[in-house]
Amino acid sequence: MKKTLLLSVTIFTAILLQAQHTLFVEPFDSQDALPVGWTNIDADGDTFMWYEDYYDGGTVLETYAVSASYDGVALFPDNYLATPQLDLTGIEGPVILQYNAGIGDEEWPAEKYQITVSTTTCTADGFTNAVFEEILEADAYYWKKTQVDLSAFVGQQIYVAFRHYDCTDNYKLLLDSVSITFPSYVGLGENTKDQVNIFPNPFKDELNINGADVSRIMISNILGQHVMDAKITEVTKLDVSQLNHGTYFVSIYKNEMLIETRKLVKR
Ligand SMILES: [Ca+2]
Ligand SMILES: [Ca+2]
Repeated sequence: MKKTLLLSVTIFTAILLQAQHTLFVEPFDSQDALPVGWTNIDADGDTFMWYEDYYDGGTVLETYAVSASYDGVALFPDNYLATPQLDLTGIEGPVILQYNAGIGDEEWPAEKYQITVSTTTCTADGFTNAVFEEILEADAYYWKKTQVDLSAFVGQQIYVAFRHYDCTDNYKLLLDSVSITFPSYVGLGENTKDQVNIFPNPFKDELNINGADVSRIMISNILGQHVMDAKITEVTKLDVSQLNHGTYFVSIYKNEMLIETRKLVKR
C-alpha cells in the first residue's frame, strides 16, 4: 500500500517538473472589460452576451468572464466567447487547453457549455468542431478545473470558443484562468527549455535569470494575478523579497513574445 502511494507521488512530481511551453494564457484580470483580442458573439441575438465581472472577497479578488442564463428574466443564451487566433504551427502535441468553469449559484447550476474550434472564421458559423461539452453541476461552485486536448489541430491556425448554450433559467456561467500549453517545438524537442536559466527554485529573496534575448519576466500568483512585471537584460537578478511564500508562475518573454511559463516556489 505504502509503495503504491510512493509511486503515485513520484509520477505526479515528474509530471510537474516537465517543462511546458505556454501558447496562450488569459487570467481575465480586468474587473470591468473583456480582454482585448477576444471576440464576443451573441448568436441568439438577445443582446445579452459574455462580459467581465469580479468578486471582491476582501483578501481575495476574483476576476472572470460571465454569461447569464437568467437576468431578471429567463434567458436562452447562445453566446460565444472566442480567443484571439492561435497559431498551432511549428509545435508538437499534446496541446492542452485548461480553464476554470464555474456557476454563479449552487442552487441553480445546470449551465451547459461547449468548447468548439474554428479553423476558418471567428464567427458562429465557423465554430464547427465541438471538442467538449458538459452541463455543470452544483460541485462546479466554486470552480471546476478542466483540461481539453486540442492536439487534433496541431499545424493549423485556430480560434477556440467557449459557447454557453442549450440551457435556460439557471443563473450564470463563469470562466477564468484559460491557458494552452504544449511540450515542445517541432525539431527542438526539450532543448529549448535549457536556453533560459531561472534559479534557485525554491527561491527566497532573489531570482537569477540568465538567457539570451530574454526581454521581460512576468510573475503571476496561483490566482493569475500579476505580481511583478520586469523588463530585463541578459543577466539579471530580480529582487523578489516582497513576494509572499507560495507558488508562482514565471512567464519568460523573448523579444516581447511569450515563450514559456515555469512554476516556481517561494520559501
Ligand atoms: Ca445572447
Ligand atoms: Ca481571473
